[in-house]
Order: sequence, then C-alpha cells, then structure tokens
Amino acid sequence: MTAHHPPAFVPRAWDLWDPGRAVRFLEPEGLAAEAPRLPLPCRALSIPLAALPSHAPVSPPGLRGPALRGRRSLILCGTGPELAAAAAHLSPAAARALANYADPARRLRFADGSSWDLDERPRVMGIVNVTPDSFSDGGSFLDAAAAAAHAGRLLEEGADLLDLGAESTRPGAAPVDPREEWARLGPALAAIRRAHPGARLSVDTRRAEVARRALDAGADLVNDVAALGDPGMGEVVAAAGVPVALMHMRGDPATMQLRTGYDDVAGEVAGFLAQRAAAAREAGIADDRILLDPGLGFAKSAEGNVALLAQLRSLLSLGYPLLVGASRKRFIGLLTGVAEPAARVAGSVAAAVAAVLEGAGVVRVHDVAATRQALAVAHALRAPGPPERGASR
Ligand code: HH2
Repeated sequence: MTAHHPPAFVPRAWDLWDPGRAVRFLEPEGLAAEAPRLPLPCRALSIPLAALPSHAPVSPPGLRGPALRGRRSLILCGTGPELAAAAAHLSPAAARALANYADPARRLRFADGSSWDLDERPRVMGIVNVTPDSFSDGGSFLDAAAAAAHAGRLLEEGADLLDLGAESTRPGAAPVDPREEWARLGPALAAIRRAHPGARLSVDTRRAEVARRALDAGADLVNDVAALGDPGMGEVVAAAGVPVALMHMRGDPATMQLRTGYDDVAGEVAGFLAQRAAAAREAGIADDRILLDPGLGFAKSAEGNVALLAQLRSLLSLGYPLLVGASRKRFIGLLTGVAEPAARVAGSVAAAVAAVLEGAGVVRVHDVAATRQALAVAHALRAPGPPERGASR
C-alpha cells in the first residue's frame, strides 16, 4: 500500500503514526472516551467504512465478537506496514475500503482519453450560472454573450473546467422545466464553445434530456446534483463516455432544507454515495469516470456542512475522487457573519483549502484566481517536494 510513494519520504497521514505502536482497533463509540488519551493524530485515523453493508463481518485479530459485529466504522492506529498486515484479517470489503483510504483514487478520465491526475494538483471548476435566480450571481450572465465573457475571465484566471448551470438549486428553488433549462443553456454553451474551443465544459443538470443535448453540443462532463435520479441519466452519460459527478442531496432543492437532521452525517452521505456509484457502474459508467460530492448546502445544516468538510477524508474509503462545492454558500456566511454572497471570497477560499487538505481532488468555485492561488500553497503542503519551476499544467 505504500507502493505509490516516491523514494523520498512523503509525510502523509498514513506515515505520521508512531512506528513502535501496535495496531489498535476501536469501535466508534469508544472514540470519544479513548481519543483524548491516544498519543496519535487519531483524527486522521477515523475511517468510517461506509462502503460496507452494516452486517459485513469485521474481525480484526484480538478484537472479535459482539463489540465489532455490525459496526460500519472502525479506528485503526498503526504504521503503514502494520495496517497493511492488518488488512489481511479484515473482510474483503473492509480491506478494500482501507486500501482506498490509504491510497486514494486520483484519476478522472475524459471521453477523449485524456485524464486528470489529481495528485499532480487539485483541479478548479469555475461556475457559470446562466440563471435569473442563482443565490450568488443570478441574472449576471443570463445572455449568451455575457456568459461567454464570464467564461473567458474564469479561464484566464486558471479554471480547469467550466460548470454551466441553467437551473438554480439554491434552497427553496422551484424546479425549472427542462425545455426552459435548455433554452437558457444551449445558446450559452454554443457561445462558450465557439469562443473557447479547447476549454473543458461541464453541464450542471439533473435532467437526462438536458445532459444529452449538452453532450451533443460538446460538454465534457455531467455534474448531476441528483446523482442519476432521472432514470435516463446513467445511460446518457455511459453512452457519451464522459465523467459524471454524483452529489448527495435529500429530496429536491425546493424541500431539502426541511431534511437536515442526521445521526452521522458523514456515514449517511457516504452510504448514499456508495449506492449511487454502484448504480453508475451498473449503468455502464467506468470507475475512472466517477466523481463523488458530499453536496455541501444540500439538505445540510451549517453544522452538517462543517462536519462533512472536517470528515471529508473518510469518503476516500469509497474509492473515487472527491469534488467539493462550498463557494459563497450560506454556511460560509453564517461562520463569517458576511451576508453578501459575493463578499464571502476569503471564507470560500478557506473552505476550498480545507477540502483539498482533507482529500478533495476538485473544487467548484466562483472565485477562480483566489482559489488557485490558495490551492497552490495547500497542495505544496500535501505533496512531495516543491512544484517544478515553470510547471504550467
Ligand atoms: N452547488 C450548487 C450547484 N451545483 N454541483 C455540485 N456537484 N456540488 C455543489 O456543491 C453544487 C453543485 C449551488 O451553487 P450555485 O451554482 O452557485 O448556485 P445556484 O444553485 O443558486 O445556481
């Protein structure tokens, strides 16, 4: 499991552990009592194995029986080699989740065969909302020429991909008829394609029909906040061979903020995403074309969003790269006391940095230049060695 480490020592969470310590297994309820006494950075060691069905047998050596039976989570402490050895004693599903966590998925492949290596650096998705009512920039880029000009600015600032959305999914927003959605999106997509033929474009839609039209018009990725909720969506994505972002939400934007209560927000989100990723695979979408997103602000309280960001790393156990969209959202406003969404840039950048340090490979943002600058620093903290001089990717 350490095979991907370059020869120089790379201090990942995996390697920070006390070399002399035996592997420890604690059930999750034990964490609150035990964690403060553990001399290890146990925050990094909490691995909700949410990919597991709740009956999966987990039987690490020395701790068997009722204490662990039926648990979806365990805490492992040990050196890399100790944990690799321990994985041999776990059920195959648990061992896979542990391996995914230790050696996260890092590649996202596009239909033309090109790909992103997210270890090389995190990627930035710039937001282009072609809507009259988005919470932060509604109405600003509604006509195609304004959308194309905005797209050009974001590309200049360093966006790796532009995410075009024509339906606001802010809390309480009413659904938009797919014909109206495409009437907004189509002209903007065409104008952006014309002005920036080489740009990677994504379409932010819940409707298979809108996705199909956008893919025909040259979109490179489908960003589906309903995670294949529209029955035709999986087939459309699979047929085009494009990557898809699957996001967690409960219900729909109109009602989701009535459903923000969770016993274990990260565990529930992970369980949902594991199930949607399985549905995507069943529809014929390849593993390296799937991105998972915890859906900050979608059926979440401010506390839920913060908990998800803090525990984001645990979602890596699912085996897919992570996308996070915190930009200018209400919980940033609540944390900072800044009411105006467009003025939440610094808080949003902090959230993007936190997401990347906790394992996100892609962030969805309004403020591309500020985010790229901050992520260059954040990435240096998590990556081996300084960036190559003159590196331009
Ligand atoms: N957030 C929004 C829209 N789409 N897609 C993904 N994958 N993840 C997100 O967090 C996400 C998303 C909401 O933000 P925005 O587009 O700025 O606002 P609105 O929905 O009001 O258009």
